[in-house]
Amino acid sequence: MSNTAAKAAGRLKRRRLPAAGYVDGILQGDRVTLARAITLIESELEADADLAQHVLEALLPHAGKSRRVGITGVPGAGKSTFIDALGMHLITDRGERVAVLSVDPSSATSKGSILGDKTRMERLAMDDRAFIRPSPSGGHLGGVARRTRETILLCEAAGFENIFVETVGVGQSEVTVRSMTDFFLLLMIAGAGDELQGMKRGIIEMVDLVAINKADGDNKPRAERARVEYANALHLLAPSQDGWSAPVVTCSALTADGVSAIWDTVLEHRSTMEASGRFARRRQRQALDWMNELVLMGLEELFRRSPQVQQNEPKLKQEVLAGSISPFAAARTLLGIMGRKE
Ligand SMILES: Nc1nc2c(ncn2[C@@H]2O[C@H](COP(=O)(O)OP(=O)(O)O)[C@@H](O)[C@H]2O)c(=O)[nH]1
Ligand SMILES: [Mg+2]
Repeated sequence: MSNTAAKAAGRLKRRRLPAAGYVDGILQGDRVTLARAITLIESELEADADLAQHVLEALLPHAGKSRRVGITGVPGAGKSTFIDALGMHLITDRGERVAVLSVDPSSATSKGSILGDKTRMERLAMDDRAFIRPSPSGGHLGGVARRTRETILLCEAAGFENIFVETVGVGQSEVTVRSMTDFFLLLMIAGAGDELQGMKRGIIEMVDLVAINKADGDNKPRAERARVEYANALHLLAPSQDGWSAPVVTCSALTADGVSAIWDTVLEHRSTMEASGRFARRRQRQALDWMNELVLMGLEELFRRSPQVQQNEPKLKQEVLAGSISPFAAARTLLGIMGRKE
């Protein structure tokens, strides 16, 4: 392709559809339109914000029906391989569709891990009943989270019954993913350091199931020992909450051993939670979290865009650096002038 042709193709790719184009395409389950709509909501351009909002509002009534499952674990625990195995189980044995999203706030490494994930999810990547979307690289966690919530909404409107959100175990991202999913699964491996894997980092209180992965070949007895150990620890660290005590199981993402049993647990959890009304409450709480996040982000945007702030911030920063004004006073001044007309 000539340079000019390539540029024209690039422009065409970026060109926006009318709102109805996104909405209709997504409701028909068209994955190309879905991908384009996600690009639209990820856009940082102010000009795209209205259109994105319009598309989201139109699709909201069609969302909310999927099973949203968060999957966390240290890099190398086997999350992507596990999602590939579980996804294929859902596609072939249950005739369902699967969307996989990832939350990776560490921008520097995400390019590499996206590539890695695509090859780990070899079968899903080839299957048109699956949709894989890596998180946008860069941006702070708040931004990534907003887009992930909205991406979940779009995938649900496109008819995906199951949505997996893969997150690397870096602390804050787990809290975020937990706050947008119905079921939170921690994948561990035997002998990789409990602390590192989240056993004591407060993660354990958030999980609905712990799976010791790579329980295959020579590793099987070790995985089984780890299971017993973790089950005991979990009993002490995180007694049952919300009417559910997290089971500890072993599995092999490689051989798919134990994978369908884990899915049965996800379904059992869903019906238990639905029966007790906790499921609805969890989703309600998440809607409020979502609203609060949007308000905070909106405020930050107003702040950044305020001409008064832009004008005065550099000088105030200098003064804080020089110690001639306190951080409190500088912040108060900026907040005070932020909404002024001139
Ligand atoms: N033996 C064995 N290897 C596995 C299993 N699951 C994943 N792996 C391997 O572990 C490595 C990391 O897997 P990956 O899915 O990329 O982990 P992630 O970083 O958590 O997404 C890869 O080389 C996988 O082939 C398993 O159940 N058994
Ligand atoms: Mg991965």
